[in-house]
Amino acid sequence: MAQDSNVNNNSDSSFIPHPSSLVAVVMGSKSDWETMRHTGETLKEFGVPHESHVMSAHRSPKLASEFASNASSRGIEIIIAAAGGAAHLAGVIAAHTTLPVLGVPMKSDALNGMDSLLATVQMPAGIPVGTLAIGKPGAINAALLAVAILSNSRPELRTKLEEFRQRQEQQIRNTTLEEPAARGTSS
Ligand code: RP5
Repeated sequence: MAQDSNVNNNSDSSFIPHPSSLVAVVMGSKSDWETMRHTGETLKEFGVPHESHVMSAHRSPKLASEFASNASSRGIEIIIAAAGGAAHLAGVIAAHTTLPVLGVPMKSDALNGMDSLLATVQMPAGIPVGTLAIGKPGAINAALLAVAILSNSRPELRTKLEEFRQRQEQQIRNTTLEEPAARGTSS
């Protein structure tokens, strides 16, 4: 298990649960971490206690189902699940818990993440996965959406989210563009 900004490869079920985590970030492979560390960094920015794990719907199905089944009783409120290719992890996690599950499709080499997107988003009615954008934008937005959900019962987090939006808007308002040089003036 990793708290905040590290990740461990949980090839068995020996991860150590963190008592204070509100969000669990899980991913199908350590190769997803380069993208999913942005989720951890964003959660950290908001001071949300979280943990990150590697577990696979295909390679470690027992670990994934056990983790999801126990998450709620450990105090986890939201699970963010990322996978690429035949990306079943978010769906498998959602099958074993009633906690909100946010899916992040990883950008794959073969199909640029379209495979991951469709595999994550196309859940049959009855078991929802809230699916975000492919890759880094989805990783960041999954964290922001988790913060928004947690904010419903945490006013201090809502304030931080509003301040984040204000800073973001101010950056756009402050953006200036250079005038291009006039054509043909040098010859
Ligand atoms: C998925 O397969 C993982 O989520 C990853 O995005 C993809 C490739 O995994 P590796 O072959 O790099 O371990 O299960």
